[in-house]
Amino acid sequence: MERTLVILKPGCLQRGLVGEVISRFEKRGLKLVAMKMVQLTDEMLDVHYAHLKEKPFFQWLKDGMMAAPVILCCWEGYSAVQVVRDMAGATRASKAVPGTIRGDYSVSAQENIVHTSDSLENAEIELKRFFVDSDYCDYPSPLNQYKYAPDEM
Ligand code: DAT
Ligand code: MG
Repeated sequence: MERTLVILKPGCLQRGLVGEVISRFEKRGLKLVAMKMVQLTDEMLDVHYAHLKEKPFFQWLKDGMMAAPVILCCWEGYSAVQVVRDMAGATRASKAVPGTIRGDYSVSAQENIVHTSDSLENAEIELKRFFVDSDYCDYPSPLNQYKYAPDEM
């Protein structure tokens, strides 16, 4: 099954939305396999947001991501990368559809509650960036037969 990275951004923590957002992924049926709270650094963000280096908002984005700790989560499930991405909604949260995380809790392009990996390839790269093997917890999933068809597990 796929694994994807979710970062609960500083605004999510400060606004007391951590439980709400985690609850959405749980209720969707995804499995939490790793989680930790960290203070991101400028160096970490230069790498994580390298694709935005030339953007005029780059420093604002990094400052926002360092304004408080973040919570890093790895969620596992069938088609988890796309499922989580769709749950997050559009980057520019003022355009995000209600029912998505961004569409329900934000209106900003920058302060948009969550980061989610945008492809399976990037999920693998991003998970390696923030987690080591020992961060992952291996535990049984007794409800899988109620969540998945045999070919989805
Ligand atoms: P996403 O987070 O949806 O994958 P992205 O990778 O293009 O989007 O951008 C990363 C973050 O950068 C995004 O979550 C918030 C910030 N950002 C993107 N576009 C922005 C803009 N036009 N103005 C301000 N911040 C922006
Ligand atoms: Mg992105």
